Amino acid sequence: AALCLAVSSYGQSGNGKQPISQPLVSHIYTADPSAHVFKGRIYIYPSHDIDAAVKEDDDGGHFAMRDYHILSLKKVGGKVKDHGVALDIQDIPWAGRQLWAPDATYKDGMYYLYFPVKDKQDVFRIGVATSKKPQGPFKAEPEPIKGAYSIDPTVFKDDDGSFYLYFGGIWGGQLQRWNNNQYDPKGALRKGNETAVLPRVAKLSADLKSFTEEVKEVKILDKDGKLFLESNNDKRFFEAAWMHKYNGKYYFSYSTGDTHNLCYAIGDNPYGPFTYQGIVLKPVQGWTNHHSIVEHQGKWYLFYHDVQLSGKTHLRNVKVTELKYNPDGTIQTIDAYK
Ligand code: FUB
Repeated sequence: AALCLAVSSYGQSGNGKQPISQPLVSHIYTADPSAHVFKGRIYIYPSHDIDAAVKEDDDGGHFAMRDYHILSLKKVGGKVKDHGVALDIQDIPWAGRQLWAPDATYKDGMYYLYFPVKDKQDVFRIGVATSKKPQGPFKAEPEPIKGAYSIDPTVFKDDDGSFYLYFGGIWGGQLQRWNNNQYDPKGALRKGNETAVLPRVAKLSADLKSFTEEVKEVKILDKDGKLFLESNNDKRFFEAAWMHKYNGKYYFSYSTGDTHNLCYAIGDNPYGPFTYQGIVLKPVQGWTNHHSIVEHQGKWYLFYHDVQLSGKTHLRNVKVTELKYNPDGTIQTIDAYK
């Protein structure tokens, strides 16, 4: 995430609203929960927030995380287990600082953890690490994934066995510096009347460690078929991509960042285009909003975070609540505070 503004008052008991869910763990701060069901158990791949005493800046420098802890639970409402350190920044040969939001997948007896971290030149890149166990420990590949950049990787397995990596985040996530897949350190944020920066996708190779194709932009369209402008910042992509499939349709969800919504758009294939539908989760306590959507035992769940435990935007706690669809396939908007 980028800019850290004052923590919003959404959901504070002071305004008469109460959270609909409680933090899943409270012994550590966790955020950006990517949840998956592996062998019937829910595994959550979150960021591990720490207070690194880094001064707040517009690029999210105070989100200075250094390792990952994987959480797991038998079912929603059950006991949550912290499996300890799964990957440490010091064991990623190319890493500089800021281990941000990860995601994971499984193929042929191996688990793959995708993670963004700044390299030693302070450019965000995406790496992959492997383990025989869903909870790790994971071993990082010696180099970042060739052609991958920016932050917030999310991996999606389609029904035909193909895997896709979606990624990107503007502002502190540096996506505005990548045009035509080339890095421009001076790449600026778009102006209000310019087309908003788009998230990216590429199909993964059979070993899930590289791309089989050039990275493409993911088009998110309004109901008139037009791309959003930067001034549509209550709907345009900022960061935190997630892909899931429901009734044969592809649901691309994401955070609008500086307007703090979690939105979604629906498409007919993994590349899109995706047509904007509405809000999944209204703004939560804290600046960032980041989630995953997963089915378990016949129900759909939204994993998300807020800052209920700390009141500080960089010290978050993961939560879960049920997600419901309308008969037409649209998602019922969730307000995390009632
Ligand atoms: O956790 C660091 C960053 O904050 C993530 O990469 C963003 O999505 C935001 O949640």
